[in-house]
Amino acid sequence: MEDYKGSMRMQEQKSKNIIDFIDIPDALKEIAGIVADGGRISPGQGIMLFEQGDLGFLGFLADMVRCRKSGNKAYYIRNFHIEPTNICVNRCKFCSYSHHFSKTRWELTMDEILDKVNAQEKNVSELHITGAVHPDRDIYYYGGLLKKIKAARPDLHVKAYSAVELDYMIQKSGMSKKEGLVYLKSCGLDSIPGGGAEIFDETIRKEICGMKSTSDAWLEVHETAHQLGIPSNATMLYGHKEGYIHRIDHLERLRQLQDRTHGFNAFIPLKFRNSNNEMSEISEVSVTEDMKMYAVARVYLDNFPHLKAYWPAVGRKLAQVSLSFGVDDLDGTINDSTRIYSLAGAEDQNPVMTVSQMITMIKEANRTPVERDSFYNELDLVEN
Ligand code: V47
Ligand code: SF4
Repeated sequence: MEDYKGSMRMQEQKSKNIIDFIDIPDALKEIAGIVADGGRISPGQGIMLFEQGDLGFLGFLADMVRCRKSGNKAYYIRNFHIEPTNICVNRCKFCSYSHHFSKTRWELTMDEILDKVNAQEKNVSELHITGAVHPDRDIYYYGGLLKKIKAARPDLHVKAYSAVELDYMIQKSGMSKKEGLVYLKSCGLDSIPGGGAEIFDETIRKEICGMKSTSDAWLEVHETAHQLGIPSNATMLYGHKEGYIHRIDHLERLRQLQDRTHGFNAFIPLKFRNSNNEMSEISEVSVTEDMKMYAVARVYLDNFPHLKAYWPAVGRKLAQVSLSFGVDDLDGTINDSTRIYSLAGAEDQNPVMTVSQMITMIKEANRTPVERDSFYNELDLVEN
């Protein structure tokens, strides 16, 4: 470990020297110095990176941070999703999934959900449950569901219910956020996914998803969860009506919360996809913009252990390239179990990735593939 740290220090010193030879404004050189020293950049410097940093420079900075945190490792997990329903009390304009836009209504029964759980191979280690905010289902239904899943597969890590789903079911029960989360934890809730964050800026949030839980409520659910020992992820929906200032504001709110709790595992930038929703007139952003987003997030969120590219949302090719822009986690095998992104126009209409495909993808990017569990513990390599 000392050797590794020593070589990192040498690499950082070399990085500083290399920067001296690049023809960029002094203000960007100053940012490079801060990043090389393991320091923290300010909101103004974050905006400057978006506005003035070219892609090679941003990739270089993000790679320094990624390498310091994860060495050469790139993680993946054997997982699957369950989306219990698409019937939703909200009406987010970017959503292609809820019954409002897709015009079909469906809700899985408890037995249908359990059949999906029982159909999974034993080496699948994580279940991600998220869906719409159903008006008639309550916290006891979702707690009961967790209990049944745990009874069927006690070894499965259940990462369930976005902060927006949780906020709704907890409010409806009359419990406080703490009481609701304590109850769900006792039923088997292991961690919380990062969905529902969208964009924290209140004006844009109101425009694109005004009915949804507020930004403060989202942050409060995660803060309370962390205090109870329930880890979580964070997301940001980008590439719609927001500007760089809103992206940095979002990252800043997350960075401050993480300073207090250290409960976030990964940050996941979610690219707005424009098919089949009420924001289809907005063009999707370029790949350059995507890579900038990953790189700046990696640099800005110096206290987040991992940066994830969720490949069913961005496509395999973009996910692979993102490994050179700060990403150290490609999420999972998915097993064709999610529709949120296929409905919004993602490349993979039936997302499934075998472990060997995942390994090949990572090796082609010159990284070392590591299968992880939900806490980023390393598992022994088994290719099938
Ligand atoms: O909150 C919905 C997003 C999220 C669109 O925590 C869209 O490991 C782009 O949060 N274009 C749900 N994005 C998915 C999510 C997630 C996914 C994978 C892993 C994890 C994790 C979390 O999907 C929603 C919303 O931000 N979304 N529609 C769209 N048209
Ligand atoms: Fe409902 Fe989620 Fe779609 Fe918003 S994004 S309408 S909360 S399913």
